[in-house]
Amino acid sequence: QYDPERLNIKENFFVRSKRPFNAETKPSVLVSSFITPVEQFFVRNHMHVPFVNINEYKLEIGNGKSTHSLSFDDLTEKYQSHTITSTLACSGNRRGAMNNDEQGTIRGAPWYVGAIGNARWTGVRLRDVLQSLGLDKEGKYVQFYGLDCETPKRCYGGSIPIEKALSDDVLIAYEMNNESLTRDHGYPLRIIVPGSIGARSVKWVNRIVVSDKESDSPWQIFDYKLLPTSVKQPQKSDYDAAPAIQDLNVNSAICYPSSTEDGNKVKILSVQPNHNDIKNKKLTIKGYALSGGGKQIQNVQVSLDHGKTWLQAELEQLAEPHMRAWAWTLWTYHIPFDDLPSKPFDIICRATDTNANSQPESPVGIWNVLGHMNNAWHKITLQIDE
Ligand code: MTE
Ligand code: MO
Repeated sequence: QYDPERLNIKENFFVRSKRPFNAETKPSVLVSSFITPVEQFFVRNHMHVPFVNINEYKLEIGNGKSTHSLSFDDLTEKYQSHTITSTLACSGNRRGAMNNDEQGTIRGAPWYVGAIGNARWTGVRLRDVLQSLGLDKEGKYVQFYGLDCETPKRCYGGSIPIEKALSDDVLIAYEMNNESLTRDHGYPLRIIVPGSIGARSVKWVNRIVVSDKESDSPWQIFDYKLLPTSVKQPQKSDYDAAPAIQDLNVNSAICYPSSTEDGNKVKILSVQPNHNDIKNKKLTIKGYALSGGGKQIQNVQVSLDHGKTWLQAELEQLAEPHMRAWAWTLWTYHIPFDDLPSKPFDIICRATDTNANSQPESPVGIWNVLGHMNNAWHKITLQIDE
């Protein structure tokens, strides 16, 4: 098994591990376009990248009793195509900021703010396929399995509730930004579960099972669970008691200005305002915001005084149907030079979604040993270079 060749890695990513390949997009790259180009899109692989011969590839869909087998062409030719713009975010995004000496070391890659991207996904609706095979009237969950396996019986997998599986926008996707999926992003087919954590959007999918049970893959029953703050050494009973994470939570981050160094390690960021900013006598701040389960972002606010007063950022977002806002919001705020202190100062951002969910001030109260779902206010400390 060999991984694909990857170009411009240093330019676009902070690499967290080479094999399996795990790389997050640098913050300034993230906010340079509303749609994240494929070569700049973060990669989260648990194992090697499977090599697929498209002529031999089959997608098996069943319920444990009977199984249908579809070729790539069967799937793409028989069903109507459907495109959505959806953010894909890892539940471990921003995990790095949850690590602290008092509460304990967190397991998993110490992502900064870049285990996230926003793309156009084209595929067929999972609902259409399940309906056409008569599999839409049974089961409580739909399980997905990929071609990346630790042992023949232990392949990457995950499951989602049947209600979500039958909803409008869950895809068996074959294109990302109007091109065939690349090997890193799941060629030839991946699941896209918009509004849910990235872990459920199974890549290289070759088996779909409608069942009364959740997937028994370790990534469903252990890894992607939100354990209580009190749990420091998880036991099986802790995992059994916690539900598998599904929807994303409301979150936001400041991505520009940012360092070319790993953001977790940058204490004070020195910035030189760019030409435009000097001309306008304003410093431009940019970031992203998103929520889960299709909820839209209502506002993003920025504070220069540790949260005493808040300023409204300008939003760039899509006009999406109610509870189907799958794409992120990009935001911009301009700070007049006159308001900028000369010594280092903090900028904080926080987002609110249309259900009035907002972000907690600190990661301390939401600490969990697996480091999932950190959505604390994001802060950077800036020093302006004259
Ligand atoms: N699917 C398979 N088969 N194997 C994986 O390792 N990683 C999951 C998900 N689907 C994974 C997978 C996780 S945790 C995330 S966050 C997303 O894929 C990342 O998708 P990307 O690499 O296309 O950005
Ligand atoms: Mo993830």
